[in-house]
Amino acid sequence: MAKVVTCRHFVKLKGIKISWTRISRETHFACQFFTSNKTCTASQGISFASRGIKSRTTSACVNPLLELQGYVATPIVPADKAVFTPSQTEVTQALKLFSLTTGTRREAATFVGSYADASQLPDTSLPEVAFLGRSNVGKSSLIQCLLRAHSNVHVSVSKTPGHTRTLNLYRLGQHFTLVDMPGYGYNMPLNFQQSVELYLQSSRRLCRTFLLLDGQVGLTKGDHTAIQMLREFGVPYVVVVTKIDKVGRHVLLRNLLSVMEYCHGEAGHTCFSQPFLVSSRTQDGVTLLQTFIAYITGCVRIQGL
Ligand SMILES: Nc1nc2c(ncn2[C@@H]2O[C@H](COP(=O)(O)OP(=O)(O)O)[C@@H](O)[C@H]2O)c(=O)[nH]1
Ligand SMILES: [Mg+2]
Repeated sequence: MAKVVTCRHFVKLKGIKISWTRISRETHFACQFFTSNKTCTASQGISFASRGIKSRTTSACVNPLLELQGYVATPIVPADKAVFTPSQTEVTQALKLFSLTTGTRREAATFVGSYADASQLPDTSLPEVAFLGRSNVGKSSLIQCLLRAHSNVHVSVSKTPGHTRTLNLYRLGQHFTLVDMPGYGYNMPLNFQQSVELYLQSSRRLCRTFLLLDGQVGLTKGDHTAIQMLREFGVPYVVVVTKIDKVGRHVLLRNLLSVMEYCHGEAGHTCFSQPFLVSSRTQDGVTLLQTFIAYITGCVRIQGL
């Protein structure tokens, strides 16, 4: 298990509304802490923290993961893997896809439909990105946040777990489709196998599955089963940690490290090396995720990847 470094000042960061200037200051502070901390390997601490600074100052959008990296000696993303760091031009290009409200009809976001059975899905050639996770983890809220510029599209969000009982498809222009799925765990729908499992196993257009995990709750039994299922099906997935506005940095870090350890623990896993941290409420991390979606669906090219 990775060693989590905590300090008095660490708690002060909790709940701070992030802005560019403040982030630089926080990162700088984290570096100073690292270099003076005798319990972690100094060279490791310095290199991770300085890598965080470099990525953040050259990147066009904030990555909450890099803020957390400043507090732990073990790399959250494996040391030999590059962190997804798009340039300003690449982010702008990606955001154009998501922000077109008055664009042509071709570019508008539309609700395609709800399907209780994956075999009933319409046949299209667009790439699909699926959102998987336990009930109430924030799947629908995240899709709503990603498509927030398209006020014509309404994504149903609820406080009651098990609200989404069908595969709900949202298409963004002629670019890609986002697939909101029923959740597992409490109030799991009876058609879970016929909807979610069948979809994950059979969709030829599915280019990536986002596995949403609650930043405050951490891994649940249901998440373990879902990860085993993704491994078994050979489905490539990306961890997305949700509700980061609700949780203290130390709890978030602890949960994130155990998630990464579990997901990357076995040989032959299908988990992407980098987790994404988001809040649908404050929109932290959402721009980076939008750029990543544009990248994996082939809408934007990212240099060096
Ligand atoms: N504080 C906070 N609450 C969230 C966030 N995302 C979702 N929620 C709340 O969590 C509850 C469940 O969200 P929902 O999107 O319906 O979850 P789903 O069942 O996974 O689709 C709702 O009450 C949301 O308002 C977030 O980023 N921050
Ligand atoms: Mg939902």
